[in-house]
Amino acid sequence: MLTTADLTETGRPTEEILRRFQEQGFVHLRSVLSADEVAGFRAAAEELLAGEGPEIWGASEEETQVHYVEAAWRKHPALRELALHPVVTRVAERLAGGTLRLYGTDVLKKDPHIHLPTVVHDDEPGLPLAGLTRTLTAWVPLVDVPADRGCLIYVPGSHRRSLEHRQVHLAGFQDYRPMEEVWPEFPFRPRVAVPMRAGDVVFHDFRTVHMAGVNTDGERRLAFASVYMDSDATYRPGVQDHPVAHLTPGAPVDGDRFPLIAAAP
Ligand SMILES: O=C(O)CCC(=O)C(=O)O
Repeated sequence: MLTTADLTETGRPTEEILRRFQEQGFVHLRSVLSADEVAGFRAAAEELLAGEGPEIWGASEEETQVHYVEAAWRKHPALRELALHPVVTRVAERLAGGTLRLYGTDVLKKDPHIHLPTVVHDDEPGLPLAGLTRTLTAWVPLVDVPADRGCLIYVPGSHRRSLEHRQVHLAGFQDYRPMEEVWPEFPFRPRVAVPMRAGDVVFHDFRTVHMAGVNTDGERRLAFASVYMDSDATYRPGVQDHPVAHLTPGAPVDGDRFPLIAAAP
């Protein structure tokens, strides 16, 4: 078992890590994956990108923030392994404080210079799900992501802002409102950039406000993100709901496509 200062010998987050996640809404764990693991996952992500012709996060190719391949865990066995990695999933469940299912996974690529910053957002309104209280994302860099390579930037404590300062659901993209309109205090809140080494993992709560900068570093930024949702979440029609649109509104989102993540004893 790989151990880091942030995890106990059984691969659980320390009390300090739990406290930090609860207070700040994100936590950066160092050296969770070995160099060999990262090399295998990176090769799989590159293979998928080359084979799939990635989709665009942004209004057009010229306004791309990130190129992504969705449902990556169902398209490559190595990425399935990463999405259900025993250490990552065990930490996710401990941070969440309850059982989780895998909702979705993306390979995320931000090219140097040409791609725009990733828009300021939290994940809640973009999830076509109801009944969420503990959903979180594990963002796993597959290359080093120093500060100038489009690293993630978080607003600590933003997951705790009141309901009136959150956009809880997007029935359609026409309802989208910029963060400073939803939460007028946002521009005055401190932000924390999280540069990371390949092998680290950052976890963020689904309500934590975050963004990513432009990649000015010259090297491609490549990452993998898994969204782990409340195990009893239900379908709520909304944006990007094609993975669940076959369900009746209110139906549980479960089954083989949304597996419970293993909580090893
Ligand atoms: O990779 C990025 O730039 C953004 C990723 C993100 O917002 C997320 O995984 O929630």
